[in-house]
Amino acid sequence: MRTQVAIIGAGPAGMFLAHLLHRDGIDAIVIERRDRAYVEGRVRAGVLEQVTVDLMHRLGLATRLEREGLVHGGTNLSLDGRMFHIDMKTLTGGATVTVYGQQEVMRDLFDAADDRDVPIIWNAADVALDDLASTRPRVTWREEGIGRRLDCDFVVGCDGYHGISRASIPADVLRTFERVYPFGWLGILADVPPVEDELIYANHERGFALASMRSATRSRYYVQCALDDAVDDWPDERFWDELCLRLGSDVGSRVTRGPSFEKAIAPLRSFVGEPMRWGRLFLAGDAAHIVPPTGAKGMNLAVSDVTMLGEALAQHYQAGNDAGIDGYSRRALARVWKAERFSWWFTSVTHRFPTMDGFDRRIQMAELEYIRGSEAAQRALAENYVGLPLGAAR
Ligand code: RFL
Ligand code: PHB
Repeated sequence: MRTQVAIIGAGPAGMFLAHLLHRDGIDAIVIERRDRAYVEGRVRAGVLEQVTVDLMHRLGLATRLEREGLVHGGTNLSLDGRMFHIDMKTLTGGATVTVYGQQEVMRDLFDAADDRDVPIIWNAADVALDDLASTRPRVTWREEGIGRRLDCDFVVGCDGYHGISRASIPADVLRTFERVYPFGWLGILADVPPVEDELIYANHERGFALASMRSATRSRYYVQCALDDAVDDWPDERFWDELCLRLGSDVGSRVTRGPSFEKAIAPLRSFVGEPMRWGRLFLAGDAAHIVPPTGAKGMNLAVSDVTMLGEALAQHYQAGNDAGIDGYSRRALARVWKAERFSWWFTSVTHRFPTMDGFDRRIQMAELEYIRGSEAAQRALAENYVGLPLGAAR
């Protein structure tokens, strides 16, 4: 088989890129290790930046998003139970975010791929990349035990943090930067109305909590937990008690409790691999970088990467101009590092670190009090949270 662009992984990065290339008349095939139900079933991101919402509109993928997405002009912070509001829309001159689950985004991407005949190969085992430094790279895999081969012009690694693409960059070329946080997030979904209209990021003496949602009748809540905690350590009653305590008596007393139907623990990590291009291989999304979920940036960064890469590949095929593909890594990393900084900072000021002493705690409290009282500090938070501009191509 032959195509122009081979895309490894059918997560948000891979599928948005597939639609972008399809729109521009560039041949691409997506090769995914799992099946559709698995990729669509993963409960992950919930907050879309304006850049992501705009792209869904441009690609004709926004019918359900328009109907079901919850547009938020602000967010709430809480310090030891005292909540305050940040009016992001006013502070940024009109920007908003939209609450719409990654599961819904994936469903829209896959349904449209079926309608538009965007090819996806599911259940591809033992995917391997070869000859990436040549002009004729090659992808091989096994399908139901049978060996397959795809020749192409470019390979895009959209295969997440644990994928094989990043590992194809020689060790003396790839530089990695990492922080692993000494805690995790325990997240639940429950069919109960959310406690507030907008999200609450809560810093409490006992640890971080987040009140989020999926709809007017479905809540998504998280509490910071220990890295060695297991889901079984957290029966629903313990979860609700701890959440309400961390949100404070005022908000906590308004939380509607109910049985959870999803409960999982995720570790937190900051990670960047540089460069995001080697030979004919490009990396995009979690394959190149990870952020802790506090800033709600992971999926949005995957989208901004592939927006830049889609432009660059269109320039290559339509105008024979390689400036975009040559500048991709530098342009993408400039935005990635700003999102890394924001996600690291927001995690640092809202979580309880095991090594924290009284001084660290007072500094954290002072920082949140400063944000509460300073329009300038609120604006800095707001412009990062709604998403920074993509940045110039050159
Ligand atoms: P993905 O989603 O991991 O998809 C990669 C795909 O590649 C496949 N794959 C392979 N395919 C072929 N061959 C191989 N060898 C392969 N190895 C892997 C995988 O099966 C998979 O289908 O990466 P992508 O596309 O870069 O997308 C990244 C986002 O999914 C991720 O950043 C977000 O979910 C992060 N995230 C959030 N992002 C936001 O923008 N806003 C949020 O509010 C937000 N909240 C979150 C989050 C992530 C969380 N967890 C569980 C990590 C909340 C949580 C709790
Ligand atoms: C979510 O709703 O899952 C969510 C919201 C905001 C975050 C992270 C996750 O920062």
